[in-house]
Amino acid sequence: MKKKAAAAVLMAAVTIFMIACGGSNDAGNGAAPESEETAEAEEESADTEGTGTEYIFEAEYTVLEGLEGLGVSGSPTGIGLAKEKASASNGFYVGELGTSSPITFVITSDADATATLKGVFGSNALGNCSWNPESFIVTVNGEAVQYEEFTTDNGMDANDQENFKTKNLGEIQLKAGENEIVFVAGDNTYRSNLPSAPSIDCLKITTEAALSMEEVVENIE
Ligand SMILES: [Ca+2]
Repeated sequence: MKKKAAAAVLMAAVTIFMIACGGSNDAGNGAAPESEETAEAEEESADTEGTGTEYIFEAEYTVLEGLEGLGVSGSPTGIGLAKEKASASNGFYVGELGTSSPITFVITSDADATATLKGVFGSNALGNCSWNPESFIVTVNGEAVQYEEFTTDNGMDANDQENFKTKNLGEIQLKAGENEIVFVAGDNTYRSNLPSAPSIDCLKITTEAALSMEEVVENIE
């Protein structure tokens, strides 16, 4: 009986971890090789990085009105998706994102150009998660970006669940005029069996073109 009870408790614990993205820091198999791969990938990306200016566009300044999030208790909507955090760029980020809260950056470019796209992402309340073009969809003008899988995690402090990190999503093509870069939850069950997305702090786009974004500063006022 005791063994069975212990097994049941263990199963329950495993289930809880599964809900929050599938694993604690030490549950992964081959965590070390994985981070080596990531380091290599980052180096490679750095080598192929284009020259130009790095522009930073804040996720909390995109149009949030009409979006429906995916909260732990209740679902935040609109500007309720913008959250304050001292460690975030500009002091805010957007989080608790689901399939009904695509974050859309409308970037105006003065020319057709190649650009390097980086995102600053956090775990929000999701624990440790892997993100790839299927579980977290990134599109540029409707075309899916085939980026290399990356992970988000809670970091050292369990209370600091945002733990923002910059992830290189690779090279993208921008056209002269308006470009739409969209981030939306894909095929995953990371939040209580519902598709979720990492929290988004900002984008960093490096290119020779001149870029701008109309900022909805009222979101955080
Ligand atoms: Ca931000």
